[in-house]
Amino acid sequence: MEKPLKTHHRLLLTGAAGGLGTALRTRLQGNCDVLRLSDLADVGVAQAGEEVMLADLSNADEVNAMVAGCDAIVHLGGISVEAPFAAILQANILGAVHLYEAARLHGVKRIVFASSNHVTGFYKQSETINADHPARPDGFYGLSKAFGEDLARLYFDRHGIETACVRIGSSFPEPKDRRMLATWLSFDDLHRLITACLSTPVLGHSIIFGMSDNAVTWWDNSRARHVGYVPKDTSDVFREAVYARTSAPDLNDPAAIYQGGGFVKAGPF
Ligand code: NAI
Ligand code: 15L
Repeated sequence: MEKPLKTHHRLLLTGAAGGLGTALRTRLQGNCDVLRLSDLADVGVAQAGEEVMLADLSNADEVNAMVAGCDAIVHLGGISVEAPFAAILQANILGAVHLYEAARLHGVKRIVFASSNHVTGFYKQSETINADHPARPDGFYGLSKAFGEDLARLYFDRHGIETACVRIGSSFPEPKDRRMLATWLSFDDLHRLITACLSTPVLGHSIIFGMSDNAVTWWDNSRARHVGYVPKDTSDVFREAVYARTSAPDLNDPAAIYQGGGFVKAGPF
């Protein structure tokens, strides 16, 4: 693991019990003196350099206490797939509002927000888009991430809170299917990206696609050069194995037409 630049004293990691939270827990230790871990679910016992403060994002008081004393936030917490709107509303929409209000009240000036490629899931896999393309969410989940990005812009314009809206592609140990050859983000590159977002001198309100250096890509990160993210991993090393274990997609299937894959037809509506 590379030694990251230590930029903050106390860094809050929400969603610490989840897949990415678990992957980042040890990696982010070098970015700060104290890593505050939070989730709805149990995150286990605090190790050296860690502290634990559980909170439900839908509860404003708990979020307020969770944010107090932190210098920056990596916000991963929330529902991470398509789900009924009532649940998304609580965790992702109200949760984000509570987080930004708490950040304002406690003077937190920089946030890395785990947005998603599902903000733009209804662009075609034959298109290349950048941060200036309008949102085309592919479900309530993607819509909640689009809301989070706009909320972040509001808090930047009114209160100067800088946010990196990282539209994460597919961050797993390996790409699981052919689509993920385009969307894959390794855990180490995710950490490199977050480190870049935390340490770049001027972040502003930035939208950046969270992907590794994949040969096939639908996303152009040229609008986010100021963040200084340089991926070092690539899905290309998995290409042969992925092709061997998967069959060719039906090109009439919306999941193969649109960037959001199966999310474009998932969910309760
Ligand atoms: P995950 O579902 O494994 O983790 C999310 C965590 O948030 C869970 O531990 C859950 O307990 C917590 N959580 C849910 N509702 C909560 C609430 N009301 N209060 C407090 N905590 C709550 O998801 P994963 O894969 O770790 O993703 C992390 C973030 O990154 C999510 O925001 C997700 O939307 C985003 N993302 C992840 C991608 C991926 O490929 N893993 C792709 C795009 C975005
Ligand atoms: C996401 O936003 C999800 O959180 C994750 O579970 C993956 O499915 C990913 O997008 C994806 O598009 O592959």
